[in-house]
Amino acid sequence: MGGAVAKENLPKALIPETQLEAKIVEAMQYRESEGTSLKSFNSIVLKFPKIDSSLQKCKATFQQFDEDANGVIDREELKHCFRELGIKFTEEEATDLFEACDIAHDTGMKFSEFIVLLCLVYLLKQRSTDPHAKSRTGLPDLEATFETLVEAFVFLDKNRDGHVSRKEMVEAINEPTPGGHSSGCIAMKRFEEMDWDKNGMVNFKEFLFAFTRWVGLDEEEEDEDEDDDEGEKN
Ligand SMILES: [Ca+2]
Ligand SMILES: [Ca+2]
Ligand SMILES: [Ca+2]
Repeated sequence: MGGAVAKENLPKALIPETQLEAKIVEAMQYRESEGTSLKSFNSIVLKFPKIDSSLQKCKATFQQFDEDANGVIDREELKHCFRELGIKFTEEEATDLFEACDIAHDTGMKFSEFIVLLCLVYLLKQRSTDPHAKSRTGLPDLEATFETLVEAFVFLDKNRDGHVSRKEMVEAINEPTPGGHSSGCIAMKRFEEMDWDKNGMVNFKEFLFAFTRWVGLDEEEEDEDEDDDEGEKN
């Protein structure tokens, strides 16, 4: 062997399937070059409840863009949503994003899928050199949460190649914890849950979907009116 083009030497998992995926990996690598302030996996886990409540608040936004109130956002509604939020994507990019996040294919986007999409938009827009693109998604409140999710991924992806490998996952979770018991098994389980297409690597999209499942974003309805008031914001 030898002498092959670099790309052919890459594990299959690392060859992005779509242009969009390539862009996401590129944007993630760019972001990873800036590092993360997270110090341990535990510090990520501790942020889960806060992330969860912030995302739940986004439900109103979702309902606002679900114009026909059928519980999913279709392509046309997404277009309006992007326009409203000032998210500038070409028709093609918007279609790619929609297809990447519409897991059930063509039924439209559920709430969790919508969140994943917005977070991907957030990541992609970070590369924007446009100084006016300050608020990248038009949802400034959510950006801190998206940033935390990006940081969590950066923390896990030790070698900064835009993918979390099994080894990286185990390493991250196995870092010493006060209790001292090995969490290797948990790490493996988590990894299996995240690696949806079972290609041995977790990309940012898979990570986000796993996250929305962990915090139970789609387990809605039931106690909807428990909407505990937090008084005034600010
Ligand atoms: Ca709809
Ligand atoms: Ca990696
Ligand atoms: Ca995978």
